[in-house]
Amino acid sequence: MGLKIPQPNENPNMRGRYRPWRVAMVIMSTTCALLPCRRVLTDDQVTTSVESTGKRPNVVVILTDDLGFSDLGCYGSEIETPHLDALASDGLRFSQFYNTAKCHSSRVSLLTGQYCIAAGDTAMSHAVTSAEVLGNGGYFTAMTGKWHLKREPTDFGFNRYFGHLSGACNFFKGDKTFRLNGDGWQVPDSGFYTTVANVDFSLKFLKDARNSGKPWYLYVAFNAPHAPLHALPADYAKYKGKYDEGWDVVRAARVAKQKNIGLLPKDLKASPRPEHLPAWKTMETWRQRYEANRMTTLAAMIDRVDQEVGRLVEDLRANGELDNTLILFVSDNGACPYDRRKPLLDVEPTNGDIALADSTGWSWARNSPFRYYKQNQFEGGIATPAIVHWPAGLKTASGEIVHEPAHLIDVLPTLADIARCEIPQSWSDRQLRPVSGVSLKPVFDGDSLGRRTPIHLLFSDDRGLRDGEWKAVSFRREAWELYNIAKDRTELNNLAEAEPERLQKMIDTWTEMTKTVLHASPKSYATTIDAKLPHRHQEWTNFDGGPGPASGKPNRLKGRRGPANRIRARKNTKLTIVDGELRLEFSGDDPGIAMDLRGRDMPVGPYRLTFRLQGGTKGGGELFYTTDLKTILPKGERIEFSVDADGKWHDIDLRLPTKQRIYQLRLDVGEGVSKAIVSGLTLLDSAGKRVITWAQPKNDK
Ligand SMILES: [Ca+2]
Repeated sequence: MGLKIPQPNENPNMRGRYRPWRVAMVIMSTTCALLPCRRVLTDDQVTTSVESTGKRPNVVVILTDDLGFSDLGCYGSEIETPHLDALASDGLRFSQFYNTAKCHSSRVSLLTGQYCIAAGDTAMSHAVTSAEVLGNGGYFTAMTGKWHLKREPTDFGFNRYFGHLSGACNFFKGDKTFRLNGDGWQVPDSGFYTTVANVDFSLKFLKDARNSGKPWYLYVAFNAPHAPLHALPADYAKYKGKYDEGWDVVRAARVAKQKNIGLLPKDLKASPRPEHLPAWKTMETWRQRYEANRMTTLAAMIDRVDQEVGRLVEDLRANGELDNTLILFVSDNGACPYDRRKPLLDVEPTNGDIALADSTGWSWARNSPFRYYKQNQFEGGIATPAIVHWPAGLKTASGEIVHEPAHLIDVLPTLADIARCEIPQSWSDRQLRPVSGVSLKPVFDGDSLGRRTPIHLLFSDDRGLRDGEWKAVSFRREAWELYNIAKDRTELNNLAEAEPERLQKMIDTWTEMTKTVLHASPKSYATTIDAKLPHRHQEWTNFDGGPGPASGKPNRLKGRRGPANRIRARKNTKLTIVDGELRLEFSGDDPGIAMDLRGRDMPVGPYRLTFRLQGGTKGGGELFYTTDLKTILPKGERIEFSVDADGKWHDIDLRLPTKQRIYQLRLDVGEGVSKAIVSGLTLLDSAGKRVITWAQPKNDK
């Protein structure tokens, strides 16, 4: 079969000074010696090499993290996002804008105009970034937020950077990867929240940019609403109680709104609730409360992103820059279904000590009306809201919705085009590859993009190819499926068997692009395996479980692993659990049980530990606990209590006066050879709410 991959030069609508085919040919044949090669561009080094006939626009690219397709008001949400909605109603938005379905690969593609593997993955060793391209062309460049790639933004052309190099961190406490312009930066002990800090520093950097007298490019990479789910108290309060109706109701409302606002065809069939999710009404009360709390927190985090975008936009308006600033807003992947923490009941995750995990069920609602999630190349994984605002540059009608496919690889060519910057032909210590994206300027001008090159989709074992109105897609290397996206955007009618030749041709194109455009290793295009329908993933919420472990993956905290509800029998102790009771047999000195809380999120103290006790040995019972990760039991705090050992049941109620969170507990109720039964062993928080019950019967709510 003769295989032909259309090249960008076949795009009849390409215009402007930036011509990717020419850049591509030169890049492939040049050496670094031809140009002065700069990696870090300081203000002084930047030279204005571009003659311009009009004033070049400023640029703001805003990237959110794990935001679902329907999470903004202007994409169907009930979450209040008035500032982003206003940008969309003044500007334009895309209904088929794609990311790569995962964090780091989307960042690489957004910055380089290339598919992630082609660009050299997180090292970006075969690419230049938009900061380098625009910086080289006379722009002041700055970034705030999540980097998640190798080295630092200041190594890739950003004149200013504030944020965290890590993929995720505590929203209130940050982590040790924070940097300010290349130096380590200590997160304050209080008054900090990353979403706000990103815009605080953005506004500072814009002052520097204005002082430089240059046009400027700002890249704001919010970590929200990525897990850990943490919300500011006022934002959380706004959404408390708003999600008690559950995901079936919210999703239906979002789909209806998407149709009403013209984002989706009126006759579109939304994907049904998948088999791995229960109907909301059928869930136990504790699960409903827990799930509603997760969505409350997510909504609050998204609302906060909108408020901070509003603060940024207001700053542009106040400085007379809003008219000629191109603002692009996108998300790096669909909502995340990975449920990686234990259910934490009746808490408010409004401080750095308590966090909730992502919810598979709410991710389904947040990716309305599509199937699947972050990492999958189905539309639920790769479809992002995409808003463009640029009053001086857009020739489209206000609020226009563009239905042509676009991709994050198009961002760099677009920015180079509108900023009238050449993409460098070579770069020191990097062997550049051609960009795969195309400029979106024709769309801004009200024309058709007319993309002829298929959009290649790949993350790990998840694959896809979007070619015109057709899409081939494989879930985790399982058998390819084929969908007509023009008629079936929600990928419900698999035409693989009906159109085997078309599918095979698309698989061949995908494979050829994987080899020749991405330069991927053979593992990336290994043969597919049989489908194990229905598609499942081990980290999706396990709804069969009680409030104990939620998924097969252990929780993690600072590198320590272990089941969160684990009870360990100490030496000379035999522990059996019968009907939720802890049956203890002591055979020697110093027996007891220990509970490990290191792997779960905990409220801070004080706490109470309550249980019923029968047996033990008369005298001093002991409770030990630690309030940091370094201390090993029995070091730490110690509380004594009396044990009657008279064969009767006794209620024990112990106060743990610490104001810190606790990490480990040890309970001793006997000495020497004896027996004891502990029932209803429960830790309560300062408000008297249950934090954890050990050995809880499965049906106990
Ligand atoms: Ca992400």
